[in-house]
Amino acid sequence: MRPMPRTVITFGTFDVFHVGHLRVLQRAAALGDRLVVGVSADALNLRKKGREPVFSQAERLEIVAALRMVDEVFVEESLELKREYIERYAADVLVMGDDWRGRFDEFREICEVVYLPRTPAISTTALIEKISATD
Ligand code: C2G
Repeated sequence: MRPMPRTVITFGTFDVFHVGHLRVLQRAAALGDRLVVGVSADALNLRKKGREPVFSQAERLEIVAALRMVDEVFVEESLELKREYIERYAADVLVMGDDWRGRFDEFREICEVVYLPRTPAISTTALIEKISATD
């Protein structure tokens, strides 16, 4: 019998897409056979970070969906729906950056939970500041 494909799920805003985003998705994809990505809704972003993302939800979804290592994308409407999303996509592994370490340990009941180290010295906020400071 052929082994079941291993589904990995991860979440993020992926605004002003940069190499830190690329690397976490590459490393997440390497943990399984199929990568599903929840891209946070504009409304969720506003609630979470207190500002509108630079790129709209439709643009952020389009960028993430076009990546070679991504098999499926969906809109993450709420941080509270992780369990539903893990079950809906039958995920075997939940991957998050280690800025979220410990926050999702409750899902170890239903899947593996892996926190990956962030790429140092790059963030959407720092990029926005750098671009704003340029004449
Ligand atoms: N990331 C990274 N290295 C960076 C910046 C980001 O590895 N230098 C990772 C984050 O750890 C995360 C992913 O890239 O796993 C997406 O980052 P954000 O867009 O900042 O995601 P966030 O706003 O934290 O949304 O349900 C959870 C949220 O939707 C996560």
